[in-house]
Amino acid sequence: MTPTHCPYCALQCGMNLTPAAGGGVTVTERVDFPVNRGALCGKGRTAPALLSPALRLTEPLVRRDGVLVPASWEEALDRVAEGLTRTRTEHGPDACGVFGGGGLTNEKAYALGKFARVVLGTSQIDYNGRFCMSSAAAAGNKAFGMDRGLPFPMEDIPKTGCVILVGSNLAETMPPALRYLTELRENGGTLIVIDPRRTRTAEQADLHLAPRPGTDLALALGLLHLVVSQGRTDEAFIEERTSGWEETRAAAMAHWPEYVERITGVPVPQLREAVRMFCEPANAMVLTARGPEQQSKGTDTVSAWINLCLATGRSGRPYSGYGCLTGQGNGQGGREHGQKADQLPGYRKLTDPEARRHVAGVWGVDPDSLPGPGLSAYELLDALGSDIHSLLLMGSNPVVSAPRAGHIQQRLESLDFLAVADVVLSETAALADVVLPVTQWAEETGTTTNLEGRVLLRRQAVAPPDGVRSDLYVLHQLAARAGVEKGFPVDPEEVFEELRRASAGGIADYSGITYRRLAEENGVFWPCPAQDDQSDEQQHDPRHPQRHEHGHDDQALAAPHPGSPRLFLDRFATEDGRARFAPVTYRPIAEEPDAEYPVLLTTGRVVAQYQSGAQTRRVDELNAAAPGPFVELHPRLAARLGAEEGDVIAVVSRRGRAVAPARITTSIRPDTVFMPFHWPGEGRANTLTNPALDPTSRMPEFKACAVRLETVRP
Ligand SMILES: Nc1nc2c(c(=O)[nH]1)N[C@H]1C(S)=C(S)[C@@H](COP(=O)(O)OP(=O)(O)OC[C@H]3O[C@@H](n4cnc5c(=O)[nH]c(N)nc54)[C@H](O)[C@@H]3O)O[C@H]1N2
Ligand SMILES: Nc1nc2c(c(=O)[nH]1)N[C@H]1C(S)=C(S)[C@@H](COP(=O)(O)OP(=O)(O)OC[C@H]3O[C@@H](n4cnc5c(=O)[nH]c(N)nc54)[C@H](O)[C@@H]3O)O[C@H]1N2
Ligand code: SF4
Ligand SMILES: [Mo]
Repeated sequence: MTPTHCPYCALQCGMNLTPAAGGGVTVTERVDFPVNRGALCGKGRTAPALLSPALRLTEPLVRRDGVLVPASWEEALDRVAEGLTRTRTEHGPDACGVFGGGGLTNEKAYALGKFARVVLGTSQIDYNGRFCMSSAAAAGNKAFGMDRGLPFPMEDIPKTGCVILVGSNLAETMPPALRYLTELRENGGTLIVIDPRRTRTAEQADLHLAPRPGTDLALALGLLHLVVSQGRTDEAFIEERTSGWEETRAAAMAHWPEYVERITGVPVPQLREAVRMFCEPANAMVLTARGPEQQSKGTDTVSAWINLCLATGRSGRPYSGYGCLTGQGNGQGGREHGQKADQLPGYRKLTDPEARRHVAGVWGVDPDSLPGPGLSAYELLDALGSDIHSLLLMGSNPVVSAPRAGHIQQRLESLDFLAVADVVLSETAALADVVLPVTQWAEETGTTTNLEGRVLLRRQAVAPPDGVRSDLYVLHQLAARAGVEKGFPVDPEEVFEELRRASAGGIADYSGITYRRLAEENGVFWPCPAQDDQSDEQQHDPRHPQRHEHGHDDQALAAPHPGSPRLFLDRFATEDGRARFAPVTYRPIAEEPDAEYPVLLTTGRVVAQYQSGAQTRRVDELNAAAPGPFVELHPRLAARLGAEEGDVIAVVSRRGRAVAPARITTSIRPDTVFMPFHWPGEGRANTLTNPALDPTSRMPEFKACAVRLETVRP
């Protein structure tokens, strides 16, 4: 039995895996992991299905006469090396693109970023996390000087007085975490859910506000207006711990409750009730997820929610604060170690000369040889076939998950060369010139960092099928073919040891974390700097007592850094230690409904499918539970259309047309339809979505665009 973690979401639930006698693997409860205490959702429970050789890729594929056919690893890797080299020679290093994923382990994300900058010498690397939590990251960095999704462990949630959950459908997207909200209410706390739909999560709430999609910024500003006009600000906190209040207050005061009601559709009495519930208890939290973040003003929207926390002193204190519920398995760690367009490991900035010097030192290269920042995810995909001629893709399926996916699919098809490393033949892998079959979660060891900032050891539990190699092996081999023999080890722990050094002194400092510690302590929260005089080897070994640097206290043990479960209690991570208000004001979505496209489309998830569905659509039990796409709409809208439950309807936007059966429910606003995005083909939600980008985070507007509905004649 091997204690390990789930392959899917950012909760990274603990589970035990045991190879079964007659083949296959069984999952059992792992109660020692505190986040889920043994509970799993259906995806986690059925995850061993992913290990079946019948379901996954087991040999490399290369395109020959237009079709993908099996090939040896030698041939496949040679072809990738040739493809990338040819592009580099003909068009320069920036014509090679790299696209990563927030599901990749820390080791893979680190190695991929290093590979792009050191081996390919390209600035063009970004990843799917840009589509996920980048708006919250940008706002968190601005306000707190640091982006760790949650500045406290999940176990603090039931201890606060009120939680405002903004655009998170936790009951479907992280089912075991619903327990924290139940416990909150059992303890006398209250829950406010803000979602245009009355979701399973909203059904748990004491108060459900259902704003029009894309108006969360106005809503948060309206609440701040009420906080100020009712004299509910915490002046002492504002004075001691923050900067920028005056401008922010002035900006908020332009957002009268009646004006906010007109924009959001949320009645003023509900706004007042929310303010009362949030301000009366001693502590409160705001947690956001993709609803408010996946907007072309996602950064300002999250800033507005942070402003609300700061103005009421609900930040930088125990059991209070703002947090973002990160989504992917390694959504947190994957945004820290350099697969992001502007980033070096340890959450360092690629434009910071000191950061370049430090990381180049660890990598043994000249700092001047490191390229600068490249394009963001959508812009990178949009440049395929024009500025970018070859792409190496690891851990994402943009044919299904990118906004304006029809266009992105064309861009992928127009490449000179596409290489995809994946576990399955995803819709994107099916377009590739070379497909590299790689090991996944239970077939390899690596670290992930969960939504709390807790670094975890995800252990290998089974041997991979023959013919499959790891992502780290792929990068090692490609580097070697480019003449870089060293610096791309295949052993994950060796990569992690280098990551520790590269991250040392950075914001996301992992230097005090070792595999051994992760195993013994069941996870460690970053930042966790190494103590000065401790060598890596001796650091946590009780057989080698450590001495203090200056020798005067030579009997004392230098205790390892305990890690940082709770942040900002004494100071924020900004230069002056103060949190920064952001004076944001409301602006509409990029594409408001009009006569031609009168309805709003929003998109999201269902409990039984994961993301692009590349993995979960291959699991029978999950497919039975969620067999295909649908369009959720209100009975009034359905009546106007003349559609009944199950009728196939077309949803048309300026980007394209998708068809799916109608699911009629009063739980959605009458001006809005909802589609999950897990399926390719004619029901693909992303055929419709608008790639309007947030100016700061470059997040696309997945959560609101204008559409019209049509009935489809049989
Ligand atoms: N089952 C399942 N679980 C998952 C995933 C999955 O694909 N499937 N993916 C994982 C990942 S990567 C992520 S990022 C998380 C995402 O987790 P969530 O953010 O919980 O998921 P979504 O369904 O995208 O969006 C949440 C809610 O936002 C609402 N919403 C839509 N528009 C708006 C708006 O304008 N304002 C507000 N306030 N709300 C709005 C939707 O109605 C939806 O109920 O889930 C993770 N867990
Ligand atoms: N309309 C709409 N679109 C959305 C969203 C939305 O709410 N609405 N949400 C966005 C969000 S939040 C996200 S996170 C994205 C996610 O969308 P994608 O980036 O497409 O995410 P996945 O479907 O998880 O794709 C991961 C791929 O990597 C493979 N894989 C798994 N493990 C490994 C590994 O270790 N190595 C390699 N090489 N491959 C591996 C999987 O098999 C799968 O093919 O979708 C975004 N798209
Ligand atoms: S909630 Fe997330 S981590 Fe937990 S079992 Fe489900 S998919 Fe896996
Ligand atoms: Mo995500």
